[in-house]
Amino acid sequence: MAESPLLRSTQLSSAQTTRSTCPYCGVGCGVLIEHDGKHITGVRGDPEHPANFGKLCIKGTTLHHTADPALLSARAQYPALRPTRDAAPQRVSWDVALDTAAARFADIISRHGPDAVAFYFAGQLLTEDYYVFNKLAKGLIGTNNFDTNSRLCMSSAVVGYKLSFGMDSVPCNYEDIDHADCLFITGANPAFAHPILFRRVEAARERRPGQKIIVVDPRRTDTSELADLHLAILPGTDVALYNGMLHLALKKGWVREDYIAAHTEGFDAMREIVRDYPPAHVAERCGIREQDLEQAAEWFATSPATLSMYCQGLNQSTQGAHKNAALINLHLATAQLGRPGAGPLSLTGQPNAMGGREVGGLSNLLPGHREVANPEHRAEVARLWGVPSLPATPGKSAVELFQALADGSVKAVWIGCTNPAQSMPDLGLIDAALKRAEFVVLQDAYRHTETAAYADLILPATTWGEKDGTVTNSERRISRVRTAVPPPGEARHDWAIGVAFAHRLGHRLGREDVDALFAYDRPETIWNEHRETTRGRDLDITGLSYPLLEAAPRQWPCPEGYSEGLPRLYSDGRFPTPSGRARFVATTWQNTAEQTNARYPLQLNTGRLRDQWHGMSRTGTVARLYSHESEPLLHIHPQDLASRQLHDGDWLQVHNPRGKVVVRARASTTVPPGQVFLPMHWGANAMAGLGINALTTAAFDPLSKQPELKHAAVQVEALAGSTELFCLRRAEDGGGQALLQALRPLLRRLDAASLTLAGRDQTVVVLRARLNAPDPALLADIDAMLDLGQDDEHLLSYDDARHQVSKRARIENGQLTAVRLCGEARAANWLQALAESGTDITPLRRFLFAPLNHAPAGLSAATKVVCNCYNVSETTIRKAFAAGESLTDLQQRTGCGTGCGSCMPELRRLGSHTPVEAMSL
Ligand SMILES: Nc1nc2c(c(=O)[nH]1)N[C@H]1C(S)=C(S)[C@@H](COP(=O)(O)OP(=O)(O)OC[C@H]3O[C@@H](n4cnc5c(=O)[nH]c(N)nc54)[C@H](O)[C@@H]3O)O[C@H]1N2
Ligand SMILES: Nc1nc2c(c(=O)[nH]1)N[C@H]1C(S)=C(S)[C@@H](COP(=O)(O)OP(=O)(O)OC[C@H]3O[C@@H](n4cnc5c(=O)[nH]c(N)nc54)[C@H](O)[C@@H]3O)O[C@H]1N2
Ligand code: SF4
Ligand SMILES: [Mo]
Repeated sequence: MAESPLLRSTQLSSAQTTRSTCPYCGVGCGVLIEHDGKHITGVRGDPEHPANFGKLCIKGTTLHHTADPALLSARAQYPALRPTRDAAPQRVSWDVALDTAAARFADIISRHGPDAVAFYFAGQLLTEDYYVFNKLAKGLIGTNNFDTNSRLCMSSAVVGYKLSFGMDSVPCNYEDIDHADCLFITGANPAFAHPILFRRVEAARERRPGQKIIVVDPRRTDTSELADLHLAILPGTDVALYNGMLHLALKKGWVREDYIAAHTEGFDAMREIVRDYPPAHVAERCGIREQDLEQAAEWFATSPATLSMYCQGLNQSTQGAHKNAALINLHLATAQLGRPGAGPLSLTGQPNAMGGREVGGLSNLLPGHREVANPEHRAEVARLWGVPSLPATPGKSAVELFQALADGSVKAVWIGCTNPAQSMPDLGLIDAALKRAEFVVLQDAYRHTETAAYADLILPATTWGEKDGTVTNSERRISRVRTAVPPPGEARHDWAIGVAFAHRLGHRLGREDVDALFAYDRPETIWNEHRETTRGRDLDITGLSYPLLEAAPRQWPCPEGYSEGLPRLYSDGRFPTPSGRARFVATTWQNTAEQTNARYPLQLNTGRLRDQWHGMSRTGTVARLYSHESEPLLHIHPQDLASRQLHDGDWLQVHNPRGKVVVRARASTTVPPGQVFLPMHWGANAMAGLGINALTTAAFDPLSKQPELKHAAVQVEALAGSTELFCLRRAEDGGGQALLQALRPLLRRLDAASLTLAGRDQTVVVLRARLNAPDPALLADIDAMLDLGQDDEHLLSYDDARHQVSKRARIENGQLTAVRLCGEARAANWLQALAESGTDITPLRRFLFAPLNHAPAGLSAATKVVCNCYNVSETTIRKAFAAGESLTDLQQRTGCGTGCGSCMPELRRLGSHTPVEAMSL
């Protein structure tokens, strides 16, 4: 078997190993960081960590590549201040940076009151970081304007649990996957988004062939490929589906009246409601077959143990909280909880969204699962913190906060560890808000995020590999994050930035208690205070300590006197509500905020790709992570393309009254006709325009205030202008980031463009665009940037003025190092493959400018890479299957699927059938 270069580099033995946790998703895998004390050289799964037992997905496996010293230019290393909005940020000392921030905040607070400032943080901070900034806002400044991107992510799940169970606690754990007889995966694509849990699902399925898997998702996904039953419901119809399943369970006698009577309240009202959800109506409403609805209800209700796993398909909805509660209603009515293998397991998105919930990291929450609206809770926290009182005015949630910046009622915002100018809905609103704001601070580990373009002050933060603290994963398990290497430049830990700022601001506000309030010298002192806030609460961790967590990650609750947490909640049928009973929530189906109509006839859905993380500030530094889906593509059904006289690969514009996105088409039957899908990852750094969230709606759930990022109405049309532009330049060792950054300003000058990295051995920066007409000034600038401007012996050029075609290429030492094709770009894919491979192109010179969309014999075009560990392309895999090779033989021969396993679902799919997926792009 071939050796994976990716795995090889992780096996280089380094002098030291540091145990830590993966900074990506909420599975919370343990990692072993290999390093020499200065640089990270490798990463391996921690065999002892109970979340992953040594496994890592492709994002985890490539973590050390993101920490490559060659990528340091992408990191924020020094504080930088913009003298005026239009000026470039200039390096300043930490003293100047923090003094400026304290002066601006103090001034605005003294003129307009504490609610004129706001903080917007993220579920990717460590618990200790979160704790400090939350206390700074609510305890020191006295504003509840502290919200986080968990508002876009988990807040519907939080409200769902609180409505149903009385507290925001995830009752299940990962072991339940091994015990479940029926897995109900809804509104989630763990094959991409929680891969190590999906490996566990696959393993459970192998071991227990009788286990039933139901997947509810409007799209066909790699997750649904494993299902016994895929309910491709119409977007936003979940509540109708779950109520319909409850109707059937009642009718067929599958509900557990004994459990309902002993442990719940409110069922009678729900019984009334679900009368209106007969199967025929529900099947029609959801766009599924009645027999499939019945099958799902039967498996869910009658299996010995049913576990549901769910994520943004439920949460990101204007009835997200009720989608969660309607699903929990089903668990309660059928007594599918409190036992091994049974219960509602919400999948947490970010690595520490759970920790954020624990410390009260939303504008309506306080530490220890307490509420701002509850006067007793406010008094308890004020006492714990040693302040006279806490503010009672509700704080602004994410969307409200940016609306308030846009209307001028909030004047300064401190943003940390999140990139709202890429990830918030309705980016037109966010653009206006950040432009109007008087003072914007951004605290990020990377320099050039979309939000950085708006920041007056940029503060460099440490990140994975450098940080020290704790995170909590989806199964309530707290793990340590540890420092392996020193921070780059002058980057500081997030908590330390908060403490330093608090001292300076407190003194300016005349707060003598500030030194005592923020007397933290290391993460452990912060964590110990956080621990105290949990005493007697449902998440009590008073039995835990840093030394215990050093020994092994542990679950909460774990009160004093215990050293192991409780693996499963509510086994005794008692719930943390006033009556001790779980509540049936009266959920009725409501349509999405925005519906299609004649002008905007397509339903836009958005979500994740396998190898990219959010706005790509980290994953986007590694060229190979673009090889699975290399540019922003609209996944659209072939019928919807055909009816518009469009084809796979065509440029098109997707628009609605909020905004416009220009991308190429990917013909795909994974979406049904009438629906389209855009990956969420592309922002203004990687494409022309504001990014895909220019189209999404800020409409939010009235209970959870979570915006409906999964549903918008759009129209798709051909793009005017017919001049293709394709450019690439090979980056010298590690120079990809700098080149990418140098080319970004071009995106502002183009209406239709994407900018990405490619390649494995050689990094190549690729710009694809479509112009209305050839623009000589633009081409001259591009040529200069790509090193194609100088007419020397390395330059090859071709001009056909009559057909408005012009082409340039640069060849050095027989290798293709830069290309610019304007007017005709059919050879783009194989030229890119040539540049990536470093092949000697001397014999091919005469083909370079030929309008050939097929590579000359013996060469292949750049294609999608399915297995990233072993670099096995879709073309290789399809050819092998077409020639009758078995999956096992293919794996033996190429290694594909034997590394991290993230591509196994796709390999199985390619092996079993060949859907109408675009191969030509
Ligand atoms: N590779 C990768 N993994 C990640 C992340 C990443 O950026 N990249 N981000 C992490 C984070 S923060 C999060 S929150 C999670 C998100 O994890 P997931 O929620 O699993 O991922 P998404 O792709 O956002 O959405 C899941 C599915 O919801 C479906 N859906 C859309 N509308 C509906 C609906 O009305 N009903 C139902 N039932 N389904 C619907 C979509 O088609 C999509 O397949 O992923 C985490 N893991
Ligand atoms: N259309 C659409 N939009 C979506 C979603 C969707 O499904 N569809 N999903 C939403 C969801 S669920 C989420 S969670 C959000 C995610 O959206 P964001 O929170 O914007 O996601 P990231 O790009 O991960 O932003 C994290 C930022 O923190 C920086 N960073 C990394 N480590 C550190 C650190 O240790 N300290 C500091 N200070 N900074 C650090 C990174 O460089 C990056 O800029 O996107 C939301 N937006
Ligand atoms: S599943 Fe992948 S991204 Fe998520 S924590 Fe594990 S290794 Fe990291
Ligand atoms: Mo998320």
